[in-house]
Amino acid sequence: GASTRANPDGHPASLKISNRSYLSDDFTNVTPKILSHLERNLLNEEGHPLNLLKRRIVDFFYNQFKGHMGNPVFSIYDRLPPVVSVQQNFDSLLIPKDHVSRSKSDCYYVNREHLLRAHTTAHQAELVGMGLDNFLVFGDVYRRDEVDRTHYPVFHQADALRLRTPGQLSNLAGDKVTVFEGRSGKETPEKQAEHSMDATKLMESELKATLVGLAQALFGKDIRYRWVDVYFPFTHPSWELEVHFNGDWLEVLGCGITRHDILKSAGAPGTIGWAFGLGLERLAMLLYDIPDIRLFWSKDTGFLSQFKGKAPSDAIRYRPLSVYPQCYNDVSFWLPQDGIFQPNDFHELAREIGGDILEQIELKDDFTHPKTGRRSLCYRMTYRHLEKTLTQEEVNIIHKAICDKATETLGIVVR
Ligand code: FA5
Ligand code: MG
Repeated sequence: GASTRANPDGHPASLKISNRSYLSDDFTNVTPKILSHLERNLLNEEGHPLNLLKRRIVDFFYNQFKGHMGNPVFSIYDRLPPVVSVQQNFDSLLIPKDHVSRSKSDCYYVNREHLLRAHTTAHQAELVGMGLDNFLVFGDVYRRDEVDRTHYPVFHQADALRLRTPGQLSNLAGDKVTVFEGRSGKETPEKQAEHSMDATKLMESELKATLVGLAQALFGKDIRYRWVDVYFPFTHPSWELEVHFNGDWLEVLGCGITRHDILKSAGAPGTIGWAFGLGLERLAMLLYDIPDIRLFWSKDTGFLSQFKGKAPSDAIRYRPLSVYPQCYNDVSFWLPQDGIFQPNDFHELAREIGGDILEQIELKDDFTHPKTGRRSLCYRMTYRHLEKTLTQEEVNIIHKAICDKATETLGIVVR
């Protein structure tokens, strides 16, 4: 949970975020509204579209990279707390001190030392430092940005890193590969000074094959894609993958060969690595036909119920909802004592009376009285009009008509 305590001049003297206290200062620009997003945990909400996509990506990596025993090679981190240090988010990734991405107008700072991570790459160096060599990090990331159909200040990323020793790379090539060049090595557009061309090319081809494989696993074998050369302070060379969709090229991820200095400082100087970072909302919007990035934060059952109970491999096509608000009424009733009650009869009767205005019928409770043995059900009836805001009075009339008809024809007794 997040809360703020104000000092006399109106600025919070300290911030409590996920049970830790932070002193505010002249860098503090997180707001209670932004902090409220930390509690949602959408990635781990069963059946949320971001959860389904995360599981699809994890399944792909588990299948693609298996150890000798068939065990997964990649470890998954999806609960790392989003408050990170400036060192983690920027310094550990060689992002220059004066880089624009550090500015207060781009980031949500807790104070001068801490911010809400702006990318999941913030965890890379510490995980390497823990001795990990193949991992995926999923998390919510925070960037100050405009809000529209495709931009929201909170979104989700997946990052990956794969480290290889010279021995492992030689196995991949079927031949001995020299990975590190001596002092005479020079940086070129194709490689870092420390790395050999052969090793860089091997890493590049495994990285690109993996990411094209992932894109094909998500969008089908026939997708059109292209690689674009880009710059990141923490990889060289670096690329972006663009996928052709509805007549446009869409950037879906950034990737590259991890800077040797990062691995050296993190305690893995004898390895070469590839890394990537991708935006989950962008992929999920394409995959499920979700038209607006704000829908991911919806608590509306009209949105959530379209994904609940689905498996990662299910094809799901989101059906847009009315922009008008929902209204719901609950009804509890005793079932007929002779025991003949078909839930579908109730659904059909309710649909007949409620029509398109009845958006959803959910069973909330199924109770059998311990003494009498009588059984009672409680349904939540959610109403919404496609063209206007329904008043509670209008809903009550329809709801009552459904209850009356059910009493009359199904033998139930409303409680
Ligand atoms: C990064 O965040 C790098 N950390 C990625 C990386 C990791 C590169 C490791 C190399 C090695 P970038 O800011 O481009 O890069 O964001 C990565 C992806 O996040 C983008 O390709 C896009 O899919 C998604 N993304 C970025 N900004 C937004 C946004 N405002 N809304 C939705 N998705 C976004
Ligand atoms: Mg980018």
